[in-house]
Amino acid sequence: MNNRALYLLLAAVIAASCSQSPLPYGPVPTKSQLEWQKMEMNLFVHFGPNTFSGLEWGLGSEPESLFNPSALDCRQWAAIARAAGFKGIILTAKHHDGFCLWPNPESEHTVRESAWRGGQGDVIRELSEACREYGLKMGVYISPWDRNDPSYGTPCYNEKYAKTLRSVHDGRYGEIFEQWFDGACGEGPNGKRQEYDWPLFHRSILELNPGAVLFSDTGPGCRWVGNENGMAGETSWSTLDADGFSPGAGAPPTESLMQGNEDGRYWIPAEADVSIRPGWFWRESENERVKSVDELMDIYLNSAGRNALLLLNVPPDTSGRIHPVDSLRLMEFRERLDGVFGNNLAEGARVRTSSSFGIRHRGRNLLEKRYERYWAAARKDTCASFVLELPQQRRFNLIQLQEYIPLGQRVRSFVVEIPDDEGGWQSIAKGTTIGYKRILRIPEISADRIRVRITSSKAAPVLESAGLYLYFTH
Ligand code: FUL
Repeated sequence: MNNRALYLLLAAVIAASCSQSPLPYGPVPTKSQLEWQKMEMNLFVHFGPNTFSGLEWGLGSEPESLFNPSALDCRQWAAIARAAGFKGIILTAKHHDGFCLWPNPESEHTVRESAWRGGQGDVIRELSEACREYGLKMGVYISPWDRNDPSYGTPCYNEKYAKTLRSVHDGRYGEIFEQWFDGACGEGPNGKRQEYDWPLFHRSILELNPGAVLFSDTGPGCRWVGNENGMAGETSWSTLDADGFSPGAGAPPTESLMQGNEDGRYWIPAEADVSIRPGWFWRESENERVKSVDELMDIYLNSAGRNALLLLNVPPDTSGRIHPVDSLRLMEFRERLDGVFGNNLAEGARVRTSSSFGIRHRGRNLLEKRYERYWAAARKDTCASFVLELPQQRRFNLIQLQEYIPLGQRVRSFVVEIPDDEGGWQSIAKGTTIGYKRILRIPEISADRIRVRITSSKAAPVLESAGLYLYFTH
């Protein structure tokens, strides 16, 4: 073989090894689910007649005139959301009382029947424009349970509800990234019972808006995390066995909602909803009870830090603006997040790995910012490990890991180690799942080397990033 042939052969071998990537394992997210997961934090906005009555669950008999915000300003919501680092806003366009914040042609209990803006107002419209202006996505909560609609409890209601969904998802408000199907139904034993036609509801949206992520206790786009404290399970799979379950009374057990199912058939990641106040709706009496930055940080670490998306509710007041106490808190929360996560103490480290899947997926990618650059271990190295050799001793108490989820969620458990005095390693923390993002809290330590050892994985691990941070409380 002459030199030229040898050179060509070598080039071909390198090109082949560069173009190869690991194959996906198990269920994987759709494009919309991946984009959704990357949003990490969204704002929830509970607003409607309850804002004015002080009730959490309106009765449905409230007069339309009750809804009359004096200075509604969706641009203020969007500006605050954007400044605080939220990527989208989900509005309760219809809560259980049935009142529609848009002129729903299917209902006579809407903003159109109210005195607000002379009956010409449309909160979804104003929010969609504000979101567009501030580069945010908009989602809607349209409660299936309806205490106002006279047809609730009959098959007719399903048709009406499907049309209601269509009237929002048909493109007139631009892109809607998520539809929230609440599972609640407080009808007592003698109350009306509605057999929901879920396939019809899903179809009605997806035909018009195929990219929408549908939230409910069983997905199919994302699932309720099983509590309203913003708390995902320490073990948190994005896969769920949804078959045989339905939203509401037929929901999967709380443990499954919080933790997912390890070998679940469908990719249905968790969304953790929680309110910044004790209630979901604004109340004057709760102005002093807005969660502290420390509490919000705990929530962040227990939701976004446990492979869930955080949906934080910040309800506007009767003027239709977010109250200064809440907006100030959000800015402080952002400041704290930036203070902690703005400085990856692993930066500048040399990365050594037990193996890698070709040079394209080498360990250095763990510290690369682009999501598409990830480290993949060699195919059979399911117990792979990597070492970060830091430029000097560094103090940290948070370890952040991310899997490259387009290839599935794989890791079942891992340990984190630092050098011991005898030239070996000592364990400082253990974790189970990783998923899109896992942040492990450990007692503060100082080290110049850290090893992450995957102890069990369904397939060779594929990790997107690694980070070390120092979290401080005040
Ligand atoms: C629950 C509802 O009943 C609450 O009012 C609130 O909307 C919360 C987010 O979901 O199921």
